[in-house]
Amino acid sequence: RNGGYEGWLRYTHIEDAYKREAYSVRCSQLQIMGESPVIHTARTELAAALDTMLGAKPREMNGTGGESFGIIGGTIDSFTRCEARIPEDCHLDELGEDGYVIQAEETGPIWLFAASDNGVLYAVYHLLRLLQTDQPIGKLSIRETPVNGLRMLDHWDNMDGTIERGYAGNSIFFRDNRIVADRDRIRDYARLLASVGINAVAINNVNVHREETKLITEPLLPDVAKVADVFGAYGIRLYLSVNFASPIEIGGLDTADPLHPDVSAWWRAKAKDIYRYVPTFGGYVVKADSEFRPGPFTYGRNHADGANMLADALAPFGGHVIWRCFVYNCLQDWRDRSTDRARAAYDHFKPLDGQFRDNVLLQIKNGPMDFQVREPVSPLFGGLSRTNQLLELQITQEYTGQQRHLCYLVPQWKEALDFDTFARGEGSTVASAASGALFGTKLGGMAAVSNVGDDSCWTGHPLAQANLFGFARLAWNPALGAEEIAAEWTAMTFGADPEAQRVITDMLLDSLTIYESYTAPLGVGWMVNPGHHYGPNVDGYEYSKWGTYHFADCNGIGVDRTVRSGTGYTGQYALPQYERYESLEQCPDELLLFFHHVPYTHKLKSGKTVIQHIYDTRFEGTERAAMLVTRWDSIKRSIDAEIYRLVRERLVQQAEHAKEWRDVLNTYFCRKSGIADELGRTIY
Ligand code: GCW
Repeated sequence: RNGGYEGWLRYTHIEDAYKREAYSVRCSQLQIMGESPVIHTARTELAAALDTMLGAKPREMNGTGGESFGIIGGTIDSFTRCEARIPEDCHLDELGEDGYVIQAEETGPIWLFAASDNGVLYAVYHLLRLLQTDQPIGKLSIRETPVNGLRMLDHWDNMDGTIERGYAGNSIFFRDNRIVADRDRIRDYARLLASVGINAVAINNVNVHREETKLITEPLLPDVAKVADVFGAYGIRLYLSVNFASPIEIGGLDTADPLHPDVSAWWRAKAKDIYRYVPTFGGYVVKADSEFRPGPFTYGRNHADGANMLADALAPFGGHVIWRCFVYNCLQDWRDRSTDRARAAYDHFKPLDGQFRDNVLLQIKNGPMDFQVREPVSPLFGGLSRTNQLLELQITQEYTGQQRHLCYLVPQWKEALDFDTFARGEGSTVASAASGALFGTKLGGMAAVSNVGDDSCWTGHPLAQANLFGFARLAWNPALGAEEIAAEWTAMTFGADPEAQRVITDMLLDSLTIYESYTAPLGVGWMVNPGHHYGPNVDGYEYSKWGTYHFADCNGIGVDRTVRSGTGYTGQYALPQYERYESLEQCPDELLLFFHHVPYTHKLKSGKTVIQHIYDTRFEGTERAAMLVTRWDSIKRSIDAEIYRLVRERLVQQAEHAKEWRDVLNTYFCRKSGIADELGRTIY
């Protein structure tokens, strides 16, 4: 397999003899203590990687610290057990569950210490990353603890093998309504994920249809267990999305009412079955009362009733309920100006704050709508102070170019993570609310919808791997920078050529603004073709039963979400964010149409009118998209031929489709507004 299959774990042979020698001196023998599957993974991964990078298999040693070189790693327990020497000044006491220390003097062994087996594995990958990115390993004093307890990937995979919003082929988990028998590819995926610290996956779609409902039944659980074991060896716990109406659909009951004793008894028995087969099972992901999925509302119950009932059933086994907050009325009548989809999650869940069990996490999308290119942050962050939370991001590029357009999403996620909710005064970031640090909630973390499929490079667009990598790195540490992550990924994936590294990193960093500038303007969102969501269609959803999104007419555009004259959504934010969004003067340009309805002649802070901004950015964005092809071509020599071709093909398509976006939007707004482009460019 080639063309990007190895992702960022390429472990290419280090050509520079001097460098290779320097690494070899330190890394030619190793000892990773312990026996668990995760430790076994750490040991074999380290040995195999060193073998390919350095050209010689490292020796297994059996030392206790008297050695003058080599890599010695293990949990603190295993060091204590074999009475090995732990260097002082390592402060291993506060490492936390998955943290680790890498310690080395100029001479002597490289030490890897961790509190858990997972930590040992992460330390191994960290050390290998240093070698892959050409860094010195002389004196090392590295200490890492993940900021988020849960670092999770969600898959929207169906058992027939299709993937909802998947742009990279079919499922790697399911085919023909069965779990795949050949699990090699799952193992390779688990390896990629573990290398960047992911510790949880949900393998099936949150829209749990008929076949998928049966995943928690006995005929399928043995196969679920096999997949769980594959992930388990990489320190990753498996979760399943479940159908809230399971008691009816597979349990023979005539109700799924969460307060009905038969229903809770059914779920308790179900939990027992599952844990009998899958002792490491992580728990359930639940999409309830959302987009026609069943839920507690059917029985006049609320979402705490629903989540808590499931949580009680899983609690004896240490399982979690991950309950999604994506609950809204998806059939909004455009005449109804008081209903606002953006308000929905907060309106449903804020009143329930504090009522959820401590093994429930509410999973909240970054924005109040649905993974648009530009949205404000969901006010549930900061709004909920007594409930475990999980920030949900979308790696799969549903609204951001479907892996045909280049769109490096880390800058968007960084903005969300760094957003100050002011819930506890300045510095109350979304990152700290999600991790649990802000309010001292017990569980927390980040989840994202994965962008992989059985495509040869996993992600369709080879450069879309940067988003998978980037999400995981941020879930480990939200303080990392977008550029830092891009540069790291590029170096690991494309090797040593500094010119190629610079060009690719810059392309990644520019890509979100490029994409934003030819698609829906100023934070208004959508304007895509209904159903598949690819390509421009200004009124596709506006004039349909699915609601209303931009209210564009001949006079103006945007949604008035102010307290003063609109839907009142701005009132869900704490001060000063509330004031900032409420006021037309203060509202940042890039979100103007999300919060306000304005005439096309409204002047932005940039000095341009809204209409001229629309024209200018669409023309510029299209030109910049075309330039991506030229930039990519400039580094052709340093790129693997297959990857070069795959990326180029997509960049050319992107440049074409950008023109379509430009023309469809410009034409629409020119004719609607009757205002010409100041520069007289071609608008049809
Ligand atoms: O963005 C929307 C998608 C649906 C998805 C839903 C959700 C899985 O268009 O395909 O369903 O969000 O997040 O539940």
